[in-house]
Amino acid sequence: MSPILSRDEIRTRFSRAMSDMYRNEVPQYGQLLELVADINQRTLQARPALHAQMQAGRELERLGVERHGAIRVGTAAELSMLRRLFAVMGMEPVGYYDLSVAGVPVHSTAFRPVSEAALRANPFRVFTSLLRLELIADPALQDRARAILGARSIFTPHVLELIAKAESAGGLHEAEADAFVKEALETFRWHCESTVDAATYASLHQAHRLIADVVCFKGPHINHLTPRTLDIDAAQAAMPAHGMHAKEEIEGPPARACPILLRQTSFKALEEAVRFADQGRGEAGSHTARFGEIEQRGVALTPEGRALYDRLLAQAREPREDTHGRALSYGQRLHAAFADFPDDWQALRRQKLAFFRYVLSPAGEQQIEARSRFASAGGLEQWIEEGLVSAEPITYEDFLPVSAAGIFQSNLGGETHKQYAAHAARQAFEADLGASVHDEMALYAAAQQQSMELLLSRVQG
Ligand code: OOG
Ligand code: NI
Repeated sequence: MSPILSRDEIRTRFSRAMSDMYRNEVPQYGQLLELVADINQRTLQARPALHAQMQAGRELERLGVERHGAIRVGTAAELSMLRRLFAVMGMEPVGYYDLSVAGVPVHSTAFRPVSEAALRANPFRVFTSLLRLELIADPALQDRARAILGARSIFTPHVLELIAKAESAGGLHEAEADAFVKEALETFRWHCESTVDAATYASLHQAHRLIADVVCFKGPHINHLTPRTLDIDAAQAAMPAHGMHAKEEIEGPPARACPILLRQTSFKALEEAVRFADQGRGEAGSHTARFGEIEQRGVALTPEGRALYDRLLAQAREPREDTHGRALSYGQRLHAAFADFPDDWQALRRQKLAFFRYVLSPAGEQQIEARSRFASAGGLEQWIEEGLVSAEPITYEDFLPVSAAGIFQSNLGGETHKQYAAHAARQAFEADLGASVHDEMALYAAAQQQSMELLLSRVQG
């Protein structure tokens, strides 16, 4: 029998199959990919320093295949089975996001690879939200939704067998892996037939549009698939000419010389024809679920850097006037607030605001090969200054709750946002998931620490 296929390879095949399926379902996604590929190529040509940085960090290879998607599920059983499904592809739950604070009745995690090697191979991520039915005010409607969800099965019988096989055998062989990709894809496919009648859809939609999206369909259709751009401002500016109407504001930090965390923008959900269970052939209703999104990723921030980011973002979101009493736009406030966030790599590093990977530079390698040890006086800072060691920014691989809420909302139409009492329920989420989520800060800190240990072992020979 053929050997067991690596989880990285299964993930790469799955991510490609998902991208092909989504391109067929949503042709605008294909146009978006072309636009982003074109902008990335031009950006790399125009900015040799960025090109060199990405090459050194070995990120150039992954750029063209890098995607994240998003799905929303309705029950604990669905969520925990998804955890097992993603594990077959080496994707583990990282982070907890409470979106109820932003008027969206879900909480979420991101399934993604966690080791550096796996991230380098293919960083495919899926932002996965669990509907919080307990936040539906009407108890009868809550029960109805629960019953509908309880009656569906979002996985094919064969994929369930293959998940169990991967768990017991420690992986899948080539042919099994191909079958797994094909069967797993079924869970994420769009279904234009609703499982409920039009009146049920309407009452769930009335409670919250998102509830209808999760409850009324056969499965958790992938609702967007996001490529990574190196210049989100250029991409945003180019979108209208390609017939995509981007949301007004880019979520996340403002444009900077040294990108931090994550900036995202999306274009509106498509309105799609849907046939409800009580409709005959030819009759149709509609539903909006699927949209397009692009993102630009920057350096991961330390807890101190993240606290500063959260504080400045909150400040930017407060209405403010200039000295003449004129209201400042959100963009102006964002720009003003982030003047307080250092914008050069050295300051970010020395003030411990961001995570870096320390590696020997070519000059450092040469010096070691010549068997001359580094002078230990001065240590790391001096080696960096002498060009023997380089500090590479570690890319942020996760999401941002305020941004995610903004993306959700821009696609929920202009309806007034419902308010839910803020209550993160991480423990309940982890109980439903059947596992605890990784702490993303611990992952970045470990990557930085490991690079340091490796460096010291080489230097001290
Ligand atoms: C997920 C929205 C959040 C992101 O990139 O922050 C998201 C959803 O709409 O299901 O995708
Ligand atoms: Ni997204």
